Amino acid sequence: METFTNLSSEELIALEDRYGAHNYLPLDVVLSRGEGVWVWDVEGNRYLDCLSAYSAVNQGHSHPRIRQALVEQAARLPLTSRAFRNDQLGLFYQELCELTGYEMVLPMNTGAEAVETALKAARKWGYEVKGVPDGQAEIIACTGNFAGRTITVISFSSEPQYRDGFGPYTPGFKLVPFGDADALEAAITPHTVAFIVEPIQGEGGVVVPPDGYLRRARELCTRHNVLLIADEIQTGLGRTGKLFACDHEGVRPDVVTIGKALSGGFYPVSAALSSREVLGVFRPGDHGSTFGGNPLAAAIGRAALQVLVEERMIENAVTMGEYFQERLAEINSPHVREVRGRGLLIGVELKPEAGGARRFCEALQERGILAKETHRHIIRFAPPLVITRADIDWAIERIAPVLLAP
Ligand code: IF1
Repeated sequence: METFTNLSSEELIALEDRYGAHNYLPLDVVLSRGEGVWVWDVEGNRYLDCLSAYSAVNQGHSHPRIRQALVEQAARLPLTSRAFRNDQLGLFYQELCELTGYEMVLPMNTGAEAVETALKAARKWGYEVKGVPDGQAEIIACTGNFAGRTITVISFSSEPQYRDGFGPYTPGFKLVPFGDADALEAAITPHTVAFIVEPIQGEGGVVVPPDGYLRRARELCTRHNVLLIADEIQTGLGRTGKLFACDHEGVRPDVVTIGKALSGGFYPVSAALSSREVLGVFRPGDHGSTFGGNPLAAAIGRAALQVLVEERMIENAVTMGEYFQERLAEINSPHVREVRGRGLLIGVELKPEAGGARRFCEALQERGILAKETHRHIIRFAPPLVITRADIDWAIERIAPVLLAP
């Protein structure tokens, strides 16, 4: 079946608006092709992608080696269910554990499912290993978090829009301010089984915690026998210039959730990584998913990790992240309050009087840059980790006039 259409952007937008639920307000750009850091709309206009599908496309659009793995595996065996075994999953597990240093993996599909897996593991570990009375497990999270859209995950969201209208909520969660280790310490009780935290809050506005915060959280969790769960679904796999953002502080969480770039953007692939002590609480039939750990996901995941390491994308995120942040700061825009971030997870926070980031994203789109606003005043720049100095220079030439316009 030829998927290419000759409908115009306008016609395709009309179809989306007519038949699709309006749960997003996307920029009116209709993309039809992607390669590396570049995407093209149906009229053939080229854009530099500064969102990377929320960091799912760290390896660049349609990376040939990952695509090759997808095509080969799809032609051989896409899905078996976990009722049977397949020839990709064990290799995916081994390569993922050797790369990350964790003992065990539980494979899922979306980030939210990996987070739910981590929460279920923590609760069951709490009852069976820590000895918390059944049904009394408490999990601490941070205000400003984003970990997905399921009812349990939004039950610990502090964002009214993510919660409103979806109650009643899952009990057993407490919120503390992000970056405040004293508040975390005060919130821990003998029933606390886990603390879940993003090392950098992506949706929260690219919020980097104070130096030493993650180390303090690690110490507190160790001292109180609380599992430290790091949600690295957006910050992980090279985005911040390290394999995991926790590596910036030398912190090793008990559980890590990963997703997005685990497939290079080709397919929903996610996982919870941990020790035998924690993931060993799951017995056959406790937990699972139709597509979790399927051979196509595993083959794609293996290729996505290989290219990330072999093509030195993590190192590139360090050097290009520094360069991009430096060039953005040099613009010296009167609208900008702060340029911040780590590696290629960059947030440009605008002053409130700038009138919100959306209009800047629309102006950037006009000039061939695709970026996304977050929390009204912040423009997030998170291009694929394969970006070059020349690409950044090309981008800055177009970002500067937008940020310097009134
Ligand atoms: C949307 C945000 C980003 C995530 C972290 C888990 C998940 C995400 C740290 C869940 C997903 C996506 C979801 C997407 C937009 C995007 C997003 F704006 F919503 F918050 F990236 F910042 N942990 N983030 O960032 O993974 O289930 O989506 O695979 O829902 O609008 P998922």
